[in-house]
Amino acid sequence: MLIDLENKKNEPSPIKDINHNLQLFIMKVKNKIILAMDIMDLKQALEITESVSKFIDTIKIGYPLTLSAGMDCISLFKENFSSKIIADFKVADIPETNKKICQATFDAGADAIIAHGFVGPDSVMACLDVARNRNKEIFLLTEMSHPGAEMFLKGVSNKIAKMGVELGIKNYVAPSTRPDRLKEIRKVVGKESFMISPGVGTQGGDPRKTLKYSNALIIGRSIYLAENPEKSVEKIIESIK
Ligand code: NUP
Repeated sequence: MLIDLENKKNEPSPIKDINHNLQLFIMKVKNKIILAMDIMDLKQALEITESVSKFIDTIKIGYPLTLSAGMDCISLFKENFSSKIIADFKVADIPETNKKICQATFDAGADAIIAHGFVGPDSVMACLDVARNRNKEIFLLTEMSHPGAEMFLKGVSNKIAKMGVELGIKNYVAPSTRPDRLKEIRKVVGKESFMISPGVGTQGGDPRKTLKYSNALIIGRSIYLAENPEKSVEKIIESIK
């Protein structure tokens, strides 16, 4: 038989497996800046991170770096810079595959993983279960920061955030490029939740306005493409004081 019906019974039900009491840790982010390290050359990525490392204790690593340098770069950055690592894999698959992606990512040393919410509660729960079992965190991606997100995601992101709250999720990603949406999403997730925002700088988001609603900024190109990344970080820190 090609389809294993027995196994299907064991797939988590989106409703009954919701754990309202789930408490995941809330991250502390030095200077409220998460470095998005998307440089694809490992040596250069390490050099630039080193140059700003005194200001940064949380690094977001995603597909650009892991696909070019390998998953080992997660522990390499974690150890070299004594940093927390958020793996930006925007996990968006069926529950079983989400579970495997999270297992492999946490095995590689990541402290947190970003998962898409639009796939629904069972898929998100699969990530949450793996994270909970290992004392790791998941960040639920509600609405993306790029213009194209207006077409589909913007219309459902409040619902995604609400689902996250019902699942007991404490960490969220929401776009710095749309402060009005940040305000709305903050209302849905409540003031106790931890919200981080990409889209600052190069994509047009303003650090100060973003921090009215978000707890930390995710910043990539405005730092790593700057002529002097260290100065660039210092400037951003100054601007949000
Ligand atoms: O909605 C999102 N927008 C976004 O830019 C969700 C993300 N995870 N990101 C990521 O944040 C993006 O993939 C990149 O790693 C970082 C923003 O980088 P930059 O625009 O500051 O260079």
